[in-house]
Amino acid sequence: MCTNTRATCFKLLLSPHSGWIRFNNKCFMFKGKKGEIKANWSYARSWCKDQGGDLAVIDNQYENDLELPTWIGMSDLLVENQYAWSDGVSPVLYTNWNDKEPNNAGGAEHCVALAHNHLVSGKWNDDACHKDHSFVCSRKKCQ
Ligand SMILES: [Ca+2]
Ligand SMILES: [Ca+2]
Repeated sequence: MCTNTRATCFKLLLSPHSGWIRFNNKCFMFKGKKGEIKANWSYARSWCKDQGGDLAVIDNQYENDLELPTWIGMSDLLVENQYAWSDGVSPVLYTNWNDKEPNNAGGAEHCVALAHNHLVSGKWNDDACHKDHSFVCSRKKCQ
């Protein structure tokens, strides 16, 4: 349970020994820190499912503050330009697209990552699903 300030909670979430961290009534687990696996979107999703979750559903700005390029559970793999959460049930309550995104660049971008560069942090980008990124899982219960 993370009952500290938002900044402290995210520091905890990104810390080397973290498993599931409760935040905003959900549990999150971040993967892809130095020395850890990075993965393409499909592999990341199956990894999260093996842990009893799915790629993260982001419902609000508070949950959007992970600071690394990171897969989340949104894609338009089923229907082009219709973005949905990979758990198949969560409604899309919040989006935070970067300028001019999603742009489906090359007709081949169907998976969503939190982008990070010198200009933007935490803005969303549709990206090619085969790329290896960090990823964040979420699930309803921590135990
Ligand atoms: Ca697309
Ligand atoms: Ca894009």
